[in-house]
Amino acid sequence: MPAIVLVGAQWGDEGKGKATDLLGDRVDYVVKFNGGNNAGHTVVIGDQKYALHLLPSGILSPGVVPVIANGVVVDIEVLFDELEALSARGVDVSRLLISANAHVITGYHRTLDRVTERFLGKRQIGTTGRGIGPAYADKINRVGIRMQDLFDENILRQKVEGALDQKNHLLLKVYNRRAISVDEVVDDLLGYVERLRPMVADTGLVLNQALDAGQTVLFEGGQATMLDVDHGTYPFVTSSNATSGGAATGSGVAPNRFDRVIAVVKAYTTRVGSGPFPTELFDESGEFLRSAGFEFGTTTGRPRRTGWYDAPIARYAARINGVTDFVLTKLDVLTGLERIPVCVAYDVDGTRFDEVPVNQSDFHHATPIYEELPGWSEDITGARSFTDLPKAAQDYVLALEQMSGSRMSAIGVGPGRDAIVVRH
Ligand code: 2SA
Ligand code: GDP
Ligand code: MG
Repeated sequence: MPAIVLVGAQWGDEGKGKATDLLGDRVDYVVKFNGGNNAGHTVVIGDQKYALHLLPSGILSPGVVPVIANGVVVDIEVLFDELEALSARGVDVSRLLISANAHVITGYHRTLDRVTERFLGKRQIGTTGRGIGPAYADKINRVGIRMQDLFDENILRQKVEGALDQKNHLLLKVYNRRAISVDEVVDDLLGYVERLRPMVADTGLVLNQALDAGQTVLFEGGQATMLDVDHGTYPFVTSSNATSGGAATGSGVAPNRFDRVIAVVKAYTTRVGSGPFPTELFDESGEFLRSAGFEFGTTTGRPRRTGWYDAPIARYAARINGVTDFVLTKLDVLTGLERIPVCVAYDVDGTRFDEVPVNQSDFHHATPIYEELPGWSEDITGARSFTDLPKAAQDYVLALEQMSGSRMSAIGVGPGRDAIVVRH
């Protein structure tokens, strides 16, 4: 299995960090290909809990080379904070590589993210406020700053001037804020250059050469399918391609080199931020899922919205990503429920939809059509093989597998590294 892509199937926080960490021991490179420090991956190793935002989860596995590829937007201040925090806990961070083509998030992107949200009022996206959208907007607008620009002060100055031209006009005239100084931004970025120099590389070349040599590369998606800028619930999405296609454009490794696409899917559904969510619960069942599953944002601490499993979304994720295997997580959270509703289709103003509707308004109006499955009361956190699970839990997994369009090859039964059932 030399090239594996791992993505989220729902709205994020499915447990991708844990799934990557699990595969991490068997891979040579772990590549982050989209997003930035809006991600939040929690990995629990023994009694140690690590929350990673910008760095790929592979950084925790000794011997793995973590790579921040060209599709990522990098807040350099956050990068060094995270590296220093891990170093202080004894993690070897010296192998990290960053693409020369990765874009930089600066203070003005963070400011614009917050200001834009405020001006959107009740139409706001509920972003993480980390400057992600504005940094990608600059990239697409061709006024972004890339890692490689930092190594030539003249070029850097020209690029920062270009980037600030329009923004200062907007800040001054429209938002009534103070203009941003080119010198301040340039000086700030130059302060990191020497520390960055050994990390910055042609990561596309490195990864292709690694694959040529028979090494194993894992591409770790940030956010998830329904937050993808093209395939998600636009405009309530992040600003990058979080689906498997993004692994190719975001890394410089061609799609025909990918051998497997693994999607991580929770045994129920959560979402942070605004936007449609057909199975969302507003009653005590939603509260139960939030507290039993500890559903609070890893990056911002925001309570996550919670709801039942949505099979049309899983099928959609299987289709868009070309999923070869699902990893089903957090099955243990459902323990104790007598019956578990699962959404099998939607009703949209009297019409049945078996698949996710392409029209935004239809999806906003979609109400779930549920099938109820029997629950179980036994503690399943110690299960390590499929037959260790109570019959009702096995049947729940098999029903989800049948509805979701791909094999469920592994099942998470607790937060710990070893709390997993692998099906052979
Ligand atoms: P942004 O900041 O521009 O990417 O926000 C746009 C939308 O994308 C959502 N988004 C996320 N959803 C789930 N998890 C994310 N990461 C953190 C975590 C979130 C946190 O792992 O817990 O700590 O709050 C993540 N990042 C972005 C976001 O909610 C917007 O809906
Ligand atoms: P990511 O963004 O997809 O990496 O997911 P997060 O780390 O933001 O959120 C997933 C949370 O679920 C983390 O706190 C994990 O430790 C936890 N987790 C992962 N798998 C399981 C599981 O199978 N059971 C339980 N109870 N928790 C899990
Ligand atoms: Mg997360």
